[in-house]
Amino acid sequence: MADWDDLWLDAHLATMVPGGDAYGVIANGALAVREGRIAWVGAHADLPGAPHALARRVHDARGTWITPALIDCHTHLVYAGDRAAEFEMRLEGASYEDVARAGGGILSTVRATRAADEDALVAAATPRLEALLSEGVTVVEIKSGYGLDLDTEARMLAAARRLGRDFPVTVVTTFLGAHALPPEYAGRSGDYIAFVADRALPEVHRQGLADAVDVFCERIGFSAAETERVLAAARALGLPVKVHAEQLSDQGGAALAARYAALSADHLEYLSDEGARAMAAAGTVAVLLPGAFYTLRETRLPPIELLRRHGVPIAIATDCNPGSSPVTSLLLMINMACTLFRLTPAEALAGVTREAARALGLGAERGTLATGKVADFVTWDIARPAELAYRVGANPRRQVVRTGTIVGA
Ligand code: DI6
Ligand code: FE
Repeated sequence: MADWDDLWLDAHLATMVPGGDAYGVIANGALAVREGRIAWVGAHADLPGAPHALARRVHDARGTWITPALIDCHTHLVYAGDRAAEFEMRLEGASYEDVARAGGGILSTVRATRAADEDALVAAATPRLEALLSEGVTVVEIKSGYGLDLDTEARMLAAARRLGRDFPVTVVTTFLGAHALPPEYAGRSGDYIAFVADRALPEVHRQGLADAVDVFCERIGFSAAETERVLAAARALGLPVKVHAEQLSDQGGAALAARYAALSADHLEYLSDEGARAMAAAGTVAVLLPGAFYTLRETRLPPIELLRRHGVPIAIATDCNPGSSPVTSLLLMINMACTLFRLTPAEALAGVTREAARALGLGAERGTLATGKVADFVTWDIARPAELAYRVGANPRRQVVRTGTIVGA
């Protein structure tokens, strides 16, 4: 009696389930799927019967490794234009903050994004999304934040939702209205924050466009007090929050995020001991973004030892955006998390699977190969899981399975 839809055999499994070795390895494993969810995971030898009697379809994974599908939990994937000229300016000596203060930076992308309709935004984002998907990503978080007016913020989020319908990917949207001060509010950041908290946020929420809310808490973004105003408004609407915190300076954004039970605090190069403690107590995930660290040639490392010591969960993401991280490879971020931040390959892989799921509030549903979870997984042509971190610019992905169905091969 075939109870399972699909059964995958002859694979080694890096389940990423905590408790065993760092990868949760099951050598010579088997993985069964029923109605889009994982129905059974274990050693082939422990299968409760003959494969063809157990499942309608049996797949030979040919000795590859299977991991949970990858999750990119922090991107600004939807935007128009590019910032190659700013890259050249920075190569000539200007800093990221100099460029922002001169009206370039985020605001130049705001101008291009305001001028783009929804079709143009979807078209511009498509190759970036396809690049991520080609590496076995099945969940992507996408933020607004290049509109800074109600229409454009809503249009960005609608474009993100459309990508989730048009491609084999689960898109989680985040409203980042408090990303930068738009020119029409110059010198009136209090008024802009009031607009974001009291007008724009309730409206995008009413339209069902935002799954979470984020704020750029920084000298060139918004103060801790302004950040708190937006977090409070989000919480009043029942929306989860996250914060771009301690990227360029210590503003206390991580501790503030923790006070609002944030899903994550992201960047964190300047995180203090107090911030790390607060995050640990609140269960707030540290999302590290090595692409931004690399692109901006930062020298201050996020305090990895501190995060480990306090037991703060660590996720890794691309931060895909036109300014500080023009990155569309999550595998490269795994490599950089190890090379630049000294994470272990297992920590980095957990960072784009189990902990990335947790950073999106999806930890119960995704991120590990465990019975009951959504059957999103990847088969890789590798001899050991550390190869995913070790190679630079390689893509050993073989098959991508989403809710039990092969979507990429
Ligand atoms: N931090 C970042 O790294 C991005 N946004 C943010 O708040 C950069 C966005 C950009 O430069 O366009
Ligand atoms: Fe970001």
